[in-house]
Amino acid sequence: MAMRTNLSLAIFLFFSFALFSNLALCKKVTEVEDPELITCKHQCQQQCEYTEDDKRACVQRCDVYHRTKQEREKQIQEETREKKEREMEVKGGHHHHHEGKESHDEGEQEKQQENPYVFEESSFDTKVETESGRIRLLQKFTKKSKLLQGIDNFRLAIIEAKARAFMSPLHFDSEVVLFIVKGQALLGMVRESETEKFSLEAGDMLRIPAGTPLYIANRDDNEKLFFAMLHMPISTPGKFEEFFGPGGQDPESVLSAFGWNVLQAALQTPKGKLEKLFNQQNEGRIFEISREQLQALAPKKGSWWPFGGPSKAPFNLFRKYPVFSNRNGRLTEVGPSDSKSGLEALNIMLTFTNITQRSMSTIHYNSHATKIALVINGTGHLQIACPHLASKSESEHEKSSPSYHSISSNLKPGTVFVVPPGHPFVTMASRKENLLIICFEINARENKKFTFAGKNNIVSSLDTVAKELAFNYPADMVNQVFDRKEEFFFPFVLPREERGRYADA
Ligand SMILES: [Cu+2]
Repeated sequence: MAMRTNLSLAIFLFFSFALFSNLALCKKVTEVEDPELITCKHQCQQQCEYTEDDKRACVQRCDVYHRTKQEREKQIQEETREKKEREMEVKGGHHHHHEGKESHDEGEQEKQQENPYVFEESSFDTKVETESGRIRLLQKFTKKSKLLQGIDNFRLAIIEAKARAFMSPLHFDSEVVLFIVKGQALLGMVRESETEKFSLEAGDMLRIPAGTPLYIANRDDNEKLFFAMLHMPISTPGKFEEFFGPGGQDPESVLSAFGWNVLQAALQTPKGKLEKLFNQQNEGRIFEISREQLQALAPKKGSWWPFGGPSKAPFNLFRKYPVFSNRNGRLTEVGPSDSKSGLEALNIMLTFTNITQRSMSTIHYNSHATKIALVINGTGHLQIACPHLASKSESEHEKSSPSYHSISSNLKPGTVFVVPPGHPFVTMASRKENLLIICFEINARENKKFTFAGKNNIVSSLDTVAKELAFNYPADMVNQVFDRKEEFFFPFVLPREERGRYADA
């Protein structure tokens, strides 16, 4: 009896073990292999005309696509979570609230009011997303806040292109300043009777005059290409359009808007032939091309090619001689006074700031320029003083001067922030990494950077009498506080009396 029990127990245990291990196995399989991924890989193997190499490359593309998809899903989850958290903060915060729907709108407004100058991932619209790349456009500045009306005609687009991605020829009804954030690009611009080609790399800037037909390819075999385009629409304020001339179905050629009789007359080609030609292209606006096609696009210097190979960009912000540089940071700029930059007519300056880890920029402001900044690497922090945002209750205080609202935000790659002219601000790098920021400064021609700390700051440059009158304090004592030998970039440490700690420690 006892033995039979033991036996059946053993059998039971055996089966339950088998069942459980099977379940565990199944679970593992579904975790690893997404059905979409399996189909994708299967299809690669089914292509008769593919060589073994082609098949391997195809399978790799499946993996890359799958990874990107997963990353994207994770990102979306995170964004939703962050959004929820923010909503909770607004609700649970110290803001005055009514019940009902109206109070929600009010909450939204308050939230925007709190920080009209900082834009995260959620402020971008994805305009295009294919297997080979993504185009994201930042929302109109006035959608965020009326305070940004002065730059409402500017639009910022960020483009990612995978290895050997090709972006179809097109033109814009906007002036464009292009900046290569990461990777290597080949850009073709149609001049009068030929295409000028540019071999571009990280740090390069290039102006593309409105209406210029251009194409861009990622000329690297592995690395992703990231670039930013600042658009200044020239006909409809704050809105620009793209026009694909050479194309077909997708991208759709702008010529498709014309009647067949017009096209036949203009191109002196019968309708049948034209239909065939404009039916071919179906790859979309970003697609991958072969290594051979890429090599053919970018002829090497010294080849038989009549134009002598691709040009270099006239300015690289990563390599340009800095206007300020010390061990705490570096600032380079290209602006209206640099001839050949193309920025004279646009009245724009591009700056690149590299703040060393545990360092800060001085507190400063731009006299004329509105700064549109994009964090391209590292993490850090931003503070802006803004009189526009001081709340009613504060300004009702019996004071003859304005109150200032302090805007602060963490910075990470992809964060965009705006600093209006006259508004003092400061940026600092985290303890772990350098903070790299690229800025488009709008209305740059007469712009000056005025500082509140460091060599030649506005307080130490103020005449003695005015200084004493302004502070109601002896000038010598004021000078002791404001005079400092270093210029523009400092270590982010508290003064010696505070035992030389890092200020954020
Ligand atoms: Cu303000």
